Amino acid sequence: MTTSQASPSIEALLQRPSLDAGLKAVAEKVLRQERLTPEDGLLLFEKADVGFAGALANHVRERMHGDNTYFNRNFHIEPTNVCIFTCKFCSYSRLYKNKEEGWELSIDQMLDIVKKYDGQPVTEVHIVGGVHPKMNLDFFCELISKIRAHRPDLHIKGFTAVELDYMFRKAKLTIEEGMKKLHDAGLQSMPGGGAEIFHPDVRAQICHDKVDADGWLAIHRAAHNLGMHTNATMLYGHVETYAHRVDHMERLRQLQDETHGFNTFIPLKFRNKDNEMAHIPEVSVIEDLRLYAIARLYMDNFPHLKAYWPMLGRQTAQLTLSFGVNDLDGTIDDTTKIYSMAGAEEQHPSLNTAQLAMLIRQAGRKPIERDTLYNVVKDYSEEVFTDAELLGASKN
Ligand code: V47
Ligand code: SF4
Repeated sequence: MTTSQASPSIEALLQRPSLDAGLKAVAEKVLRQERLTPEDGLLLFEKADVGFAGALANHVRERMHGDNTYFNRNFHIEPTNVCIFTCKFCSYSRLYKNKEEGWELSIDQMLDIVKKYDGQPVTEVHIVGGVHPKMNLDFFCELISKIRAHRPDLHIKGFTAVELDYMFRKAKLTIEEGMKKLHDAGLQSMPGGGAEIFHPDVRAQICHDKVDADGWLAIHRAAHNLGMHTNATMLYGHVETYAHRVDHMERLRQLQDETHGFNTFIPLKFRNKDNEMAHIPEVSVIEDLRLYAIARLYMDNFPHLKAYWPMLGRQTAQLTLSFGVNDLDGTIDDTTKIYSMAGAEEQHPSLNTAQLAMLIRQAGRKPIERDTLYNVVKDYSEEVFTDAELLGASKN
């Protein structure tokens, strides 16, 4: 692509006399659809202001998706918050030795959660929790096959690589054997948690005892090789440097070149309430927006970039739609505690379809309900909603 195909705002940006020559070269690469190098990524983090990064990222977002902005109707099950690991950023888990302070759901209790949604048009259940030594691979295979039998139309997205690494090791199975067992039981895709920051220097400081980068990537590779799709996250805004962020994105980009199994990249902003990293201030909204924009520019082989609204808050999530983001996750229905316990503004995250669609429309974009694999369920751009729906009177 030549710069003449760029929007007038980008043309104007490139003509700024004060524009750094390196940044100008990066922008020209983006316009020619050339891959950015790690050095380019670092330069963007070090020098690009939010307007510059945002204009370029918006150009890429519109080239890939136009105004389409995806969301789904989903709910979470968090089987337990008891965890053998000791991630310093985690406000949610309770150590196994203090397990009476946490919760542990039985298979029947989790099926009761699924049954609450009988007759409702949810398309996905997202299952993720702490690593409880007594909840093993057989337990979760039974849970998944029972959910599948009860509600075959519900897509089951479950378990971070951290939970799976522990389950497979305990069952003395290889990653490939363990993944196949879960897939055969009915697991269809995996969320992106547990990635944090891959670099060992950062992992040593914030999550020294759980699966490392190679282990995380090997589990996602095995899922992709079975034809499953997965997501990838990056926990940002704590002790990591810009170089660590680029290294993290580079490792993901390389696996994606190999398998093409990732759907979505989800940057997760570190929230600092009630955890062992509470002394670290949270980064600003400007830094959030810069990060989303640079992620869109760097992760050129990831089809989607998601802002997870329960963690960012709905207003910042709305802003990200002009900074590369094209997905806001789902309705949630107040079924996750990970972020409310870490201090997110959304203490009871729940939006019905009308509210999510309007959030997207107010930002000038087209709300498209999708399923987990990004098949279009319904375009809500022209839908007329009642006041009762907009006020949240209906759950769906
Ligand atoms: O890995 C934990 C993060 C993740 C904090 O794939 C924190 O669709 C910020 O991965 N501040 C789990 N973040 C959640 C997750 C996820 C969420 C939504 C959608 C998807 C998806 C995946 O939550 C953990 C960790 O990175 N986390 N504590 C905290 N204090
Ligand atoms: Fe356990 Fe996950 Fe919390 Fe780490 S982030 S302590 S693995 S629940």
